[in-house]
Amino acid sequence: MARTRIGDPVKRIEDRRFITGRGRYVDDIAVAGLARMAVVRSPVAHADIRAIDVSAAAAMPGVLAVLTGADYAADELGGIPCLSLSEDYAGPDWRRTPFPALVADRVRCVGDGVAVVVAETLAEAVDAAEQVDVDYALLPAVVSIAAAMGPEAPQVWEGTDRNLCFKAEFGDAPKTAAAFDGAAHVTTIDLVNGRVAANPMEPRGSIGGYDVGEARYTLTTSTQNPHGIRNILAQFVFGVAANRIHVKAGDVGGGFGMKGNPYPEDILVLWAARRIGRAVKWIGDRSESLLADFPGRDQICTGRLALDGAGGILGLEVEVHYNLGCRLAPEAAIPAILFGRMITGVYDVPAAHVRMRGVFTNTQSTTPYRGAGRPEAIYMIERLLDKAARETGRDALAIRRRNFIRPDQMPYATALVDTYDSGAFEAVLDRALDHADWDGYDARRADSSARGLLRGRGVSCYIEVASLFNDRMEIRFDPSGGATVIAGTFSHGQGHETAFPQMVSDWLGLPIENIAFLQGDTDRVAHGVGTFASRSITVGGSALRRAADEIIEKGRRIAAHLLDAAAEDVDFADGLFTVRGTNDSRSLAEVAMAAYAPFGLPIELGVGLEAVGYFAADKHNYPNGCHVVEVEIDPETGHVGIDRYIAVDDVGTVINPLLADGQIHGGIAQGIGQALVERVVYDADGQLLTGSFTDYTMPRADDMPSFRTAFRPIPTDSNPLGVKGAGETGSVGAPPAVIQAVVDALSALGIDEIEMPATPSRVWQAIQDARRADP
Ligand code: MCN
Repeated sequence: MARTRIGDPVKRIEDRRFITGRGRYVDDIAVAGLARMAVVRSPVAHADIRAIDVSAAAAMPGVLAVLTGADYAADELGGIPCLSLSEDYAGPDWRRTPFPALVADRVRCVGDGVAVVVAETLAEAVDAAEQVDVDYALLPAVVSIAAAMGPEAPQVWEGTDRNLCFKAEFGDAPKTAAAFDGAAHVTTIDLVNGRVAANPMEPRGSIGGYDVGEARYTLTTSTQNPHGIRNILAQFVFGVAANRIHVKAGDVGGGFGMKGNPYPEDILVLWAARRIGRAVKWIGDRSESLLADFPGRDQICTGRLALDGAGGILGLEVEVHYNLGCRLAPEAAIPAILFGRMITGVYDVPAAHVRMRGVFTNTQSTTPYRGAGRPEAIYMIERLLDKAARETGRDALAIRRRNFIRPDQMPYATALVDTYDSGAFEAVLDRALDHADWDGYDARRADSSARGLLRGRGVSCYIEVASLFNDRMEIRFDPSGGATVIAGTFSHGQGHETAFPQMVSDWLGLPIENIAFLQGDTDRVAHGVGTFASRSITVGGSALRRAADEIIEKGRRIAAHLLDAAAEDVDFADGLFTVRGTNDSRSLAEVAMAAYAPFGLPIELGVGLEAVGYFAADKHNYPNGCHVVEVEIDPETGHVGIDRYIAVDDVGTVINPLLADGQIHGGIAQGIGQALVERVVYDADGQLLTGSFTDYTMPRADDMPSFRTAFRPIPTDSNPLGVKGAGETGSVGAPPAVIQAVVDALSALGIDEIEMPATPSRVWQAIQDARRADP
């Protein structure tokens, strides 16, 4: 039986289940009498619904119900709210959008649900869905941000001007303008962060049930946030007390931000179940996921950097437009806000001003995707610095060193919103350069050149903001002396089933095998906030620490009674309560067993042994790091190969280096995906061109080098564990480093910019254009 410690590379406990095919995802769950649901989706991006004829569909074999947006409205169900915009920063004028689970009057993107068919089998539901006859009166559509903001653009929502949903700003405009007035050099850059799809391995899926006797809904869904979904469904959709809705999530095969909130299908399975009196299941296939999951990123931004004569930053001015899609998802505004907050990066920027705009288009609604605004912010500041270095004849590293916030400036209040508590950015850079053998680059470039390949290298120094909100964690012992961690957070790939028991094992001196883990069931977990914003180890872990401390205090009182000593004389260490100066001791397991004895303990000591810990991330933490990339480009094909990737990260105290490393690998892979291959593409009419994996390119194992990663931790004092988040860092650090390396390689041909994703065709075309311009 092993006791584990914080910092041990404990292998993932949950992997026993996953790699032996015993994971329990939504589609694995057997429910008696289950009916299947198919959603009838709009094939056009913008149209009025003149009429829907469901008679043919309703007459098809096996069909139990066909429901439309009119039925939905008649049943007076609410819709999905936008919770991320507030008057604090967007003012009172931001445009709210209704978000019913089925549209009754006007569709606003391809994929909008207009009806559902519920049938005995999936095949019958799908066949009947094809028979639902919808009469659409087409309207002109807008797809890109630029088109949506044109003076003559069709409006996605009536009453808007140039499709604007909200505007907000951070920073000091007059001070920034003054900084630019005194600049020796100004660098300007226009950047695009394309729309990307989260594509978790497990697509979304939901099973809804309704118990007439209990007047109670049960939803099993693939989510990152079971309690959040329950609360929204109760308050905004069904108008019932939250105790009338039971939400359960089993194993969840990835979410990446996309599964943070309810989707129309979660509502529809519950509503359909109530209507037909049977449980109803919907599982999205990959094409439906690409069409109907909320994608991420999708912004255009312009940045201007003012420098003094020595390369010191004087000011930064950024304007960004986010494509919100056709209606506001619950977290629609988060990427814009986090972008605005983090745009100054790891640099001492005396004056900054950011203008953020959210724009509607006839496309699927967007939502946070791993990093949520922070990758876009770091992409902007890092690319600006590289361009400024080139324009002013400076070295890309020297300009960074000149402008880093120094450790002795901590805590450092940025010119925007945040105060960084810790970080040694230059030391992290040096460590990364060392691991990357920066000085040996010339020989490697010569070698690439001899093989007909263009070599380039790039660096990105990133910082992000992690952790949000409060949470609660519970430790509950059972009468055998085993303990269960009951988590308000929700692991959907991060390995919490290992990390949290590992921590409790350390603090309470229990074998990790005796610690069970429970999450994701709103009837069994009293309250939870879910997992996003790299918050779980910070907020959940700190709450868990407090629960463990309370277990020790409660246990001490029980042990004192058992040992016939005063509680003040009982020490706790390594799982044992010992009367100071004696050999008299009781193990925590023995104390827990005694706590559940039917008689014997004074009732003032309670019955049982459990504790709840709470923590609020009143102060955020700021993971940071440096990523170094070298690429080789084949000029004949445009293929970009990543030859080496080095990441040195400061995630504060490392709880489990295996898990943290895995998180960083995954984030880097997604960052490389965005930089080189991934992009959601609509045509000008709003038709989705990347509706399957034939057209939406996912990065593959052979696109990745073997990453070299290292930690250079500086514990933060913003939480009792000293941890900083690790779940998103890779996706923040990767895109600028990769694109900078690509631009560096192509600079030999006079190319100084390439848009993400730097696909082979885009790179090849840039090379052809450059050769044509300068043969
Ligand atoms: N960790 C650690 N030491 C630290 C920080 C973290 O050992 N100092 C480890 C922890 O043990 C934990 C993991 O890293 O198991 C992630 O912890 P944390 O940084 O607190 O992030 P969260 O658990 O809150 O996860 C959220 C984050 C986000 S926001 C996205 S998006 C994301 C991500 O995690 N989505 C993921 N990682 C993902 N990984 C998988 N497999 N699937 C997703 O959908």
